Amino acid sequence: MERGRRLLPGGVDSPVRAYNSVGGDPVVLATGQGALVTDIDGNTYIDYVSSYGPLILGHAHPRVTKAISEAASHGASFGAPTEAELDLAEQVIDSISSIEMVRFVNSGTEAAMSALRLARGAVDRDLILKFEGCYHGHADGLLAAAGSGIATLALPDSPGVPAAMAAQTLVAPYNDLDAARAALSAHSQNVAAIVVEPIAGNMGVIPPAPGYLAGLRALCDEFGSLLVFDEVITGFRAARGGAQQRYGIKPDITVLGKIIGGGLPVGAYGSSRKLMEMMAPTGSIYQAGTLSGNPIAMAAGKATLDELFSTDDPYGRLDSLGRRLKAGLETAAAEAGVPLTINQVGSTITAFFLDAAPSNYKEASSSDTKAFGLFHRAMLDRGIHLAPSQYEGWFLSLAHNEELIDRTIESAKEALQIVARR
Ligand code: KE4
Repeated sequence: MERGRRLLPGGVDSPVRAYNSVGGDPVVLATGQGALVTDIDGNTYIDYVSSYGPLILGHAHPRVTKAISEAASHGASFGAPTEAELDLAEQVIDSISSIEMVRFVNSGTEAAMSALRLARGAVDRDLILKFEGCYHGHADGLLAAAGSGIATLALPDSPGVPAAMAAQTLVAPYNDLDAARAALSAHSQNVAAIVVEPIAGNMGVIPPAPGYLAGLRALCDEFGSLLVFDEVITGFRAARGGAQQRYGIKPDITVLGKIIGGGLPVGAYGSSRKLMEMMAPTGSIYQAGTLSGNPIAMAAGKATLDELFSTDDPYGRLDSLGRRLKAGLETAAAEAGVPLTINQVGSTITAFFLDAAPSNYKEASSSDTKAFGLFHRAMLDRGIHLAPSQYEGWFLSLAHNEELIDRTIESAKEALQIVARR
């Protein structure tokens, strides 16, 4: 890390990895195999970071590694059409019924940014409504913090984001339909889209309240705005057809990433043919990328989805592992007398150091992050690799199993006793 901090800001290529919110030095990883990762000192951990979501099969799945090696032997990149991108496109389109056509890019950020440009171009409006605690990548307009009032245009949430850019974004609390309506009513003919994580994963895991997603769908229809589901985390994780299938709500545009790249850099956005053909070169809305549809990344994504689709009831298995972990953590917290609330949706979990389940960012952000920091380090010392933030999920994979979950729960019992004694 000393070497890293000389070469990269904070020694990392993405801020959360620096452990600032939990303290101490990050572990520097060297290899992953299934549900396990090993650091450069040879310590092995049960992994719940899972690269923040892409590795639904676990690390270095032989089918994915083979596909990557084979693709690489034919060349890394062409800047030309290939069949690899068509194979993955067909899998995405066949799985997500709201998508008739798709465009691949290189990250979730790029996919969300492009999806919102499509929305703005399609309905010729400027404003976007997003929700506090939802994250859609780091494009300028999406790094916007809630303004003073719900209907007030947002403020930059980072230096370097011009106020004019942030002001194109409205921010309302998640799981609050009245607030969403108020924002749309205040700018009724100028909101191009509502963008939402259908299951929030960036303020910790927070499921949509009953009727919430249907309410957003109805608001978009009433005000002529487009509904954009950011399924970068939930795509192929919440269900084969994503959260939109799990909750039965049809967005206008879907943003994807993580799992569809199998660990390699891939993002995508998809919609109806009518909307997608508004993108260059068939339409005039511009978006491009040197490495978009990279054949090695496409091969990794295709192999991941092929394996996922050929697994018997993968989502049932992931949900049962998630429930086992949730129950075990609740027992461990009760034994230690530590207030802990577990939100679990399928294979994603967050243990909030709170005594009631949060339904929005304001509630989630009252978590005891000091307790979380202690817990995180104590789990790391016991061979459990968790994301170094109270506001990230634990990601389960098909490489996790009951034995590893039970070992995690045993470690949590000890870690929570340490938290209780602080
Ligand atoms: P990327 O640009 O990081 O590939 O994707 C951005 C993004 C978009 N939408 C959602 C719902 C996301 O969760 C993300 C990225 N997720 C974070 C962690 N929750 C990535 C981890 C990091 O920033 O290092």
